Amino acid sequence: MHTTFLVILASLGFPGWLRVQHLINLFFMGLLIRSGIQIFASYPRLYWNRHSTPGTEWLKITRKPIPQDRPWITLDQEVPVTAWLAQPGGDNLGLGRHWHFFAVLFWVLNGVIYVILLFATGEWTRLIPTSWTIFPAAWHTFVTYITFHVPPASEFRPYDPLQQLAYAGVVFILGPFLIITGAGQSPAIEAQFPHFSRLLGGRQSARSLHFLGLVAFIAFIIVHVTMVIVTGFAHNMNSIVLDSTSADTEGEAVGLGLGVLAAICIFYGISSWWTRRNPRQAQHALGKVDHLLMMPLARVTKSHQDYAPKDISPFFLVNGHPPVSKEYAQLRANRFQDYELVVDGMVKHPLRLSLTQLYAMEAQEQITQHNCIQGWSGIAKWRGVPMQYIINRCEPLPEAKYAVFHSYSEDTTGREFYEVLDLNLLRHPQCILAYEMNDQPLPLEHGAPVRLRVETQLGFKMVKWIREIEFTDDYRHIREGEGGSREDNKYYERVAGI
Ligand SMILES: Nc1nc2c(c(=O)[nH]1)N[C@H]1C(S)=C(S)[C@@H](COP(=O)(O)O)O[C@H]1N2
Ligand SMILES: [Mo]
Repeated sequence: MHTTFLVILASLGFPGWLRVQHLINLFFMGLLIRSGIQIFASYPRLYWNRHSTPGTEWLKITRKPIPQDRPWITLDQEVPVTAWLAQPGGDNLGLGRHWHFFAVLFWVLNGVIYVILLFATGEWTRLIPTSWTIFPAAWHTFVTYITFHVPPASEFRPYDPLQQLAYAGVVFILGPFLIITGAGQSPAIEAQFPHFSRLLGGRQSARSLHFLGLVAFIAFIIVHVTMVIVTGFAHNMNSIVLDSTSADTEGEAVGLGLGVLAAICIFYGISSWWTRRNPRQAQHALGKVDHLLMMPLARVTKSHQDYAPKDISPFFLVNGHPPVSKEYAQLRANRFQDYELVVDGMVKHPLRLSLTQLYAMEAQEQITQHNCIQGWSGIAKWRGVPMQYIINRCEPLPEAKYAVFHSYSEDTTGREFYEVLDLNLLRHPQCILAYEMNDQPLPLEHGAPVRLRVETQLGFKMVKWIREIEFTDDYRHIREGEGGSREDNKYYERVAGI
């Protein structure tokens, strides 16, 4: 009874939806792999420990040396990649991320529809093994192939046992694994669910696992395509493309299949070229889709991080060069006794707060993980004033929706480094103006005398060397209008929970 059912199913071949979804999957998977390589290249080092300490990586795919004789920042470690491999190529972390999150939304959507249809149509019975005998059978098939034989046609129903295991593994294990390890690198998710993060061994181990998932997927694609070719290319393309077994349609199927593959490759090429020619347009267009992920995540997540003192990173990486201005040098020479944090803009009570006044306010301590957009992370203990207290004191006007954090330092274009934060993020429990790091006054390179900590966001939002906090109802009139130095210059996204 069961076997006749399978035979009938097999004789149904590949339904149209399955063939279309296979193609859609291929298209978005290609984008994910390409943009994934782009993202990886912004810090091509992988760790199993939580601290990203230079020298402790288990994999390093760069020859760039880490300078020993002068201060260096992690932005220097970004490696450009050819557009043959990466989307969009070059050193374009921001745009690569836009492509990655754009593709992931559609890839997951396609996957969900696929799984629903799989079960709704009974198609699952030939994908999901229902008996343990699949394992010895798959071994048998493996031995057959490895000794350069092809199993008899009767063993394909429509897949041979090894093939069925591999496909089921990719769909139900590798796919979810990539989603989980991807999510495990999001600062917002990590901050909201510290236990989930711990389960994966932390962000660095999630990043390493995500990379190994990529390697496994590429290995699968290589074997899969090789098998399609060696077990009868025209015949197989006929099934995959047209669901036909007639020799008459083989030519058409091969032509159509290769044509679509070529079109997809051309799309990758042209869209990469377009992205780099019109980065701002790409940032906006793809950003519309990314925002569907980023905004709700920012709204619902709060930081609940509470690492133990023993988790504190022995070495905390640095990004962004300290200020070079005379004004800052003078402040620093005088140990910031003349420093005044300016709080103004759309507020009822503009403030000027000296360090002594900040120290006198009720302080908060937190041991949290810092997540740089480039992929590294580090854990430190921070002490400072919750932004909520500053908000209570200055009382933003009802129309104020954002705060612009101005700094003493320069961004990569030589202008003031600034970042815009949504007010709701600043009211979060672990959002503080930090003036101490690991029980010491904030070191120069980490933002002396005051820097922002907003623990559901990526590191670039956490402005160091803060000069002024300006409340505003809009940010689009500021500089390039994207909501921060990194958004303006590097096409990062304004709300950065992933
Ligand atoms: N003023 C200023 N703040 C900045 C930056 C910068 O370049 N200038 N870099 C940001 C980035 S990208 C990161 S990852 C963190 C790094 O903080 P750290 O140097 O204390 O590790 O600072 C953020 N704040
Ligand atoms: Mo960063």
